[in-house]
Amino acid sequence: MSEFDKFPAAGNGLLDRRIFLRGSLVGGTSLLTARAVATTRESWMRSPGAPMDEIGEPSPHEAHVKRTNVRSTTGTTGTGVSFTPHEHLDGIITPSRLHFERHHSGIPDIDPDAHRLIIYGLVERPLSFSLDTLSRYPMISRINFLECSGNSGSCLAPDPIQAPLSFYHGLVAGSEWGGVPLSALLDEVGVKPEAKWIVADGADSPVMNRSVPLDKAFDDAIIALYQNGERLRPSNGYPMRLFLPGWEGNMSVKWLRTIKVVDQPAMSKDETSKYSDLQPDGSSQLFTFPMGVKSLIRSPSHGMSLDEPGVYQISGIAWSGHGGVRRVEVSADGGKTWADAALDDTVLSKNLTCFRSAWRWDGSPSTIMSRATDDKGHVQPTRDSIIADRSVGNFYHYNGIQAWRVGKQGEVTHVYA
Ligand SMILES: Nc1nc2c(c(=O)[nH]1)N[C@H]1C(S)=C(S)[C@@H](COP(=O)(O)O)O[C@H]1N2
Ligand SMILES: [Mo]
Repeated sequence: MSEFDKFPAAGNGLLDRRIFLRGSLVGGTSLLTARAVATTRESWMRSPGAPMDEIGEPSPHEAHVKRTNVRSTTGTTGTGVSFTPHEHLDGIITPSRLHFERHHSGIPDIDPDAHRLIIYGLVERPLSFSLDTLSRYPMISRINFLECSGNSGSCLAPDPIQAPLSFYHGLVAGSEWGGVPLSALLDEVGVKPEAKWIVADGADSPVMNRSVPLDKAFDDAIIALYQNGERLRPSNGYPMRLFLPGWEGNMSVKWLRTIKVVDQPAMSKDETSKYSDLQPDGSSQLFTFPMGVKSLIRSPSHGMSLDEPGVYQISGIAWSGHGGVRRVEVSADGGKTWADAALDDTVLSKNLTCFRSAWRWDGSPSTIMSRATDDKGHVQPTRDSIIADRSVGNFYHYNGIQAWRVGKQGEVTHVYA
């Protein structure tokens, strides 16, 4: 009996999460050749290295780590998505250069000195803010995920898509967002008592807009100027965007230009015919703002392979638009039995949380899955229960449990379980 097998936690080889406290899982490569390695100099040790640079670039050996599906809808120039390559990532922060993109009509080329944010409508004093004046307000930063409500919707397709996971789960990412709390600006303009909503407009050519309840605007909304410590990138809303922690990505209006304070929602295209959930009777839910609790095993996942039977780390991310992640369970027997995964230390509200489990794979075909529970008690649903709740064709807000099949040769494919 090996050391690992003293820690069973669930069926088909799933081990107790405490195993992570005991250090190494597989022990690395044999050190029989350690002396030889220590006395040889690798080629890159025989001459001085490259000089420093003004802007850092990833290693050329990591060139395969890039956004996927980087293309526009046929017949348009900038309408479409690019996906974050989660199958290559670990951790809760997504590098800005790999943050997914979703544009309805391309990226406007905005002159930051000419750009203004105007707040008007049911207010005492309509005001116009330049980037400079905004920067004089007390700023905050917060680490939150951003997820498009169309993310993962293609998991409702009749057959599981056989492609890397970013092709169906790539519209979520985590960043540190820095900027001015919207509440400070609303206090400055003086919101009138009859006001209940704001309508935010972008400075892109379709003037994409969304209505946001005033409570959320006062609660944790920010006018984001920074992402991961640097100014927003053009594709993520430069020079400023609305950012609404935990709520569907579409509402975080990029290239933010105006905020109108109003007494009722605008009922614009993107909050009625799009991004709303059709029910089995054909009627539509009125608004689904917070993104549901969800988790995803990033490794192993489609396209990877396990070399040989042995102990492996199952790792992934979990998040909830309602708050923090309380628990992630992992199953290695297709959902018959479950064991708690270990959560990394950084569990933040409305943010990605990393989970990890140790699994002894015995070489037989196995189905692995993860299930998250948030701190408000929401449990990630199964694909079947989502299908039962929705009308055919609805694909927004999909947060079903994702399953991967590890085959006899160790090859990993996408399955519905
Ligand atoms: N002005 C404007 N804001 C927008 C969009 C847009 O096309 N125009 N796309 C929305 C959608 S659908 C999503 S999911 C997020 C994507 O943000 P990102 O491109 O920074 O990932 O921005 C939202 N804000
Ligand atoms: Mo979106």
